[in-house]
Amino acid sequence: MAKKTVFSGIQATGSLHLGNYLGAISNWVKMQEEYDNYFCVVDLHTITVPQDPEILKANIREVAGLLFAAGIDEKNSVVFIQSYVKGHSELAWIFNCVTPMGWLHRMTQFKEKSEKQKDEVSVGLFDYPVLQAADILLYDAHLVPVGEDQKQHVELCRDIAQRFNYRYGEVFVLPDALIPPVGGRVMGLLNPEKKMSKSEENLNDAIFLLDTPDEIGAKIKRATTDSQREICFDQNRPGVTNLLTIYELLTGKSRTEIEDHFSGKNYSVLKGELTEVVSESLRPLQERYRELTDEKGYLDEMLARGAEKAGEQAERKIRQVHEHLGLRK
Ligand code: ATP
Ligand code: LTN
Repeated sequence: MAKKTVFSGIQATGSLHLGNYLGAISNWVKMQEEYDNYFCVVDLHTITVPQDPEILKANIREVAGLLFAAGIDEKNSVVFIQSYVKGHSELAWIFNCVTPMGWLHRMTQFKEKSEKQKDEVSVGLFDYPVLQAADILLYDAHLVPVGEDQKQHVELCRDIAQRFNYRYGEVFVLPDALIPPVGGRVMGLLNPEKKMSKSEENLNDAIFLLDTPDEIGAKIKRATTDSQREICFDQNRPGVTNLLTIYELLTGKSRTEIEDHFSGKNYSVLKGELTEVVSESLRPLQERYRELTDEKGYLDEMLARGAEKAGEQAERKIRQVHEHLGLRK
């Protein structure tokens, strides 16, 4: 039986953090053998807010390198950079002509991001979810593994697909979001009311995948907790619950096991052990990242192969779309 197709994307807005890893990338790695996968560094999404070109260039390569270092492999997955495959922009334009403005006005990420922005808000930021729909639908993806914050965008993508199919015939597969039951929303260390984010200004809020053990220790030490004594999972205590959830995801231990283990101990014991667990979990990834980027040209070759494979599928799909629209015989 043919494997189902998975598509997911990641921005190059800055260094990747533990939220990206636990909410998205680690799941991509775990499930990659079961599916045909496309993993895309979405650089065209990244420029929906202003970026410094030199920094962007470095970030794109870092994100791509980290995907391979985390264990995404070429045998099961196509890893590529979005702007190298022109079908993404082409299909986004076509979807612009199918998508009502009202659908985009409802997007909570746009509301949040446009409020945060000091300069004027670009049309691109408003249109961001349409480009995301193009990413997914170009590859006939069945599943889209993402963190919780992306649920609404994947639903919009389904709506766009459905509307197109209704008007022009069955062209697109309707995809489903795949959100992990635990880890879909890793919270910030300093502000555990908000998700850990690349574009958060205070760099102590996130643990980055390339942080050293000392940096990791210092950030965890500063993490916000509360004045209560007991160390347990409790929705009303977001700080300690976030630390315990990270511990849970990285050790694979059950919640009761973890609570028993920390029973009668204080926060500094939890923070010390968590520092150890996070540092040790990231070590192999950091080593592979160094090996991979030390070898000159290696990453570029893999990305060129990825773009070629993705480009073939994208071209086939664009041709089909053009035919259905009446743009071609
Ligand atoms: P930004 O904060 O700049 O918007 P981001 O950190 O949200 O960036 P993205 O590239 O937009 O990162 O997201 C990549 C993937 O990581 C997505 O699937 C997203 O849902 C997931 N993700 C991002 N932040 C978290 C988080 N805190 N917890 C779980 N998953 C997350
Ligand atoms: N908006 C996503 C990134 C993204 C994406 C995609 C995710 C762009 N295109 C397609 C899944 C499928 C985010 O994580 N902020």
